[in-house]
Amino acid sequence: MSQNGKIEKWLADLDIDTFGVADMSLYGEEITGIGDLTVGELPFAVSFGIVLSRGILETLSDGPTQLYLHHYRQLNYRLDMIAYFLGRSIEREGFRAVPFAASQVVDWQRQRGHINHKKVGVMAGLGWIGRNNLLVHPVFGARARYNTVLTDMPLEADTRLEEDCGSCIRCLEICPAGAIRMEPALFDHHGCYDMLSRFRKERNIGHHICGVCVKACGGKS
Ligand code: B12
Repeated sequence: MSQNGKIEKWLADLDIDTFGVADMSLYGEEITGIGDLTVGELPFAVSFGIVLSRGILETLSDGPTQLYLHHYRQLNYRLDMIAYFLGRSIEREGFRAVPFAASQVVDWQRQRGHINHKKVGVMAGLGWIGRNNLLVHPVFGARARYNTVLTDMPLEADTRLEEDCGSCIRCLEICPAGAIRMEPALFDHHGCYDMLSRFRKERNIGHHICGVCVKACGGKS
């Protein structure tokens, strides 16, 4: 079996919904938390996603609920475990693997994690950055969460999808912060963040989450 075939089999056993491989020589941004390792030593990233429960998303109207909060935590935990198991399978074959966290913020000022899962997902051909500033998959839309494992296992990298949101403005019409614009690059990060901070306090959520633009973006399926 090819090395890509092994990754596919392991991830299928872990019940993921979508995955791809990125050539990290094209990443061009800082990755933190990997000590003295560099992307030269870990040249591939496996990007994988799992889809949110349609039932839970249907319960959302104008912002996060306690049930969505629980689901968010549940999927983060599952994504973290999938990264760990995939990393261990790679290590058993004699290669290196660094599994990341689904949703850990390590730099609060710049609002960054160790690695940008959306960017890696785009490079791995899983979708594009939509008007909602999220990774939009052609089938699942924004209704998926992602994680990444870096490795030196020699893999064949996927290529980017040349697609975009077209004329769809469902997220733009419904965003409670009015943060979404026609041009994805004009997404109002601070407007979004302020609304998430309000939800965090007023709805006793304790996390910066919302879910409204996730629900709105069901992809083209
Ligand atoms: C930090 C973070 C946030 C922060 C900041 C978001 C941001 N702009 O990056 C906050 C708390 C606001 C946030 C909100 C949400 N997030 Co979030 N978040 C992350 C996390 C942990 C790191 C993101 C990161 O490192 N980005 C790197 C930077 C460079 O990316 P960038 O957006 O292109 O860069 C801009 C910002 O940094 C901004 N900026 C600079 N300084 C500051 C300061 C402030 C205060 C703000 C707000 C922005 C900002 O300027 C940059 C250039 O435009 C990732 C997990 C991961 N490790 O990838 C999840 C992640 C991006 N989040 C996710 C989701 C789903 C959400 C929410 C929908 C919450 C929810 N679950 O309901 C909202 C949606 C916001 C939106 N529409 O964009 C998913 C996205 C899945 C997908 N399909 O795309 C991820 C990938 C988690 C996951 N495991 O799936 N998130």
